[in-house]
Amino acid sequence: MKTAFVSGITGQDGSYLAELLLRKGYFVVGLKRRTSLICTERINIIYHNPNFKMEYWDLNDSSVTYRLLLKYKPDEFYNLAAQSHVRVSFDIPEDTVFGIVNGTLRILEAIRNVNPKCRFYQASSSEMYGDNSDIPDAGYNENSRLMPASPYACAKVFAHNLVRNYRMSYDLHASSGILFNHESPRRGETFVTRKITLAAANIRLGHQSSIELGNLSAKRDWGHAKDYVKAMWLMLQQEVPDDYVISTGQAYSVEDYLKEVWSIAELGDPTKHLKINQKYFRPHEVPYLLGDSSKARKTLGWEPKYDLKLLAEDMYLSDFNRTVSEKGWK
Ligand code: NDP
Ligand code: GDR
Repeated sequence: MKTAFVSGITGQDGSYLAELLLRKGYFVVGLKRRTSLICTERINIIYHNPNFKMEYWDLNDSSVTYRLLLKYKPDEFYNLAAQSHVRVSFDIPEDTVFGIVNGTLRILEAIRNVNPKCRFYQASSSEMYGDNSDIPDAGYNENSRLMPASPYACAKVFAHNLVRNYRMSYDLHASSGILFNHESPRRGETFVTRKITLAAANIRLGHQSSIELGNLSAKRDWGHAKDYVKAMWLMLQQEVPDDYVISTGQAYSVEDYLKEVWSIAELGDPTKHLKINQKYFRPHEVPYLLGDSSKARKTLGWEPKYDLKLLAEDMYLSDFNRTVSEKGWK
């Protein structure tokens, strides 16, 4: 039985990845930081699985990684932990940057010293391309220039380069997935897609009258987290470690997504419910992100199943059903 560590276990991706690994017969150790509320809602389904164990861990603590690597001797380590909100990274830049950069470095150092056979996955991000205006027609690929436009993205570039450096210097099996935006019913409520589906459900059920958003023209290549965690696993099953872009190859604006959800919710014209609030604009916006995942499709045999419409339906229906059961119709 293989053992995998998953940091960021309480997050969107950590929860889906842990379920996937358990289905594949792994023993999964979920690494969780201490919080005042337990906050394990996303992993309630697997919490009592005998092949799942949770350990306290933090990006800002070196000692714990050494101790746990010695205790479990994992075969694979998926590093998904991060302060992952781009807008928030402008408010708490030190916490965001130190966590991502030092946290990644700590894991790489611990693996190199204690368990160099352990395969490593790093959650790199399409945000690393930032406001690079030189976008190939098919989208950004693994060789495109990185021009990060937030403290979060700058930190992800640093960590991404560390992974490559450790792979080259110490022959570690360390890979980075450059994942474009991926969403799901488990997406955090302050990311724009979830904010929209949650608001649509509340407006439909009479609990809310409007939604406040920022820049509607930003375009993103949106996929489903369930599809994307499969790519993470596939990367660590390859003989040779490498970096891969994971994306759908279709970019839509925030406004397109809003219209799609309003149409599914049968709410008519979204402008009736929409307020623009400057608070949700960023000091430095990333206007357009489109990914070219042909390398992953060819080498990993990876294909996404969800398009934007299926994603929006899944998220809206989940929020609608949850809101009905928690608050009912007004
Ligand atoms: P989430 O924000 O949903 O989850 C982040 C996880 O990291 C949470 O479990 C959080 O714990 C944990 N975490 C935060 N700070 C620390 C810390 N100091 N020590 C230990 N754990 C910590 O993110 P996603 O699941 O969406 O993303 C997973 C990873 O992939 C992140 O690194 C993100 O930056 C990256 N990424 C995400 C993309 C996306 O579209 N979702 C695209 C590209 C990259 P807690 O629950 O306590 O807050
Ligand atoms: P992003 O996701 O910054 O791409 O980072 P987010 O959903 O926060 O923003 C997407 C786009 O929507 C615009 N926007 C708003 N965003 C939020 N959050 N709230 C609003 O009200 C709003 N109105 C408009 C934003 O300006 C932006 O252009 C996500 C995270 O998961 C990162 O961790 C990950 O690395 C990247 O995706 C790829």
